[in-house]
Amino acid sequence: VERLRALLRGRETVVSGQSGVGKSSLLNAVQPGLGRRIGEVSGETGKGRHTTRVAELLPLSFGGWVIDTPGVRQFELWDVIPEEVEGYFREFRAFVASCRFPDCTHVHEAGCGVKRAVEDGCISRMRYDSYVRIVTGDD
Ligand SMILES: Nc1nc2c(ncn2[C@@H]2O[C@H](COP(=O)(O)OP(=O)(O)OP(=O)(O)O)[C@@H](O)[C@H]2O)c(=O)[nH]1
Ligand SMILES: [Mg+2]
Ligand SMILES: [Zn+2]
Repeated sequence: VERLRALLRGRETVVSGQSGVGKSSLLNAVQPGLGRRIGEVSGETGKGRHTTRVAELLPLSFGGWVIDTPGVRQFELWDVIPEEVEGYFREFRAFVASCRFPDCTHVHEAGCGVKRAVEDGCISRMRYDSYVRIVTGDD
């Protein structure tokens, strides 16, 4: 927090990042009394809730300004075809080579190295489920 304070001092800074990662919490820590509303961590997803609704310019008592911004919760892929999605799941790469079919989509095929890695606990099931949702277009 002290290092962050030093970085913010005397500057104008925009704080951005995914929703619920703790941007507003960090700013409250940097300047107690800033009073940014923070979300609760959901017991179900283990993630923070979408809390900050509008970007706000805030004066820092030690000099400088910060803009706390609402984080993004959902995004859509643009100009990406389903075959390219696995490339963004870096941890799949080591296992793709062991799929039986070279054009395996890792969704329904038998002998899939990625699905095996999920079963073995080498790939997070949450990440795999996200992959399937993106590739199949379900949200
Ligand atoms: N375990 C843990 N929880 C944290 C940490 N930082 C923030 N949190 C919690 O995460 C939740 C979300 O924090 P926020 O500060 O509201 O997140 P945000 O990035 O401002 O979210 P948006 O305003 O929706 O963009 C709060 O319940 C915080 O208490 C941290 O370092 N560790
Ligand atoms: Mg916030
Ligand atoms: Zn596969």
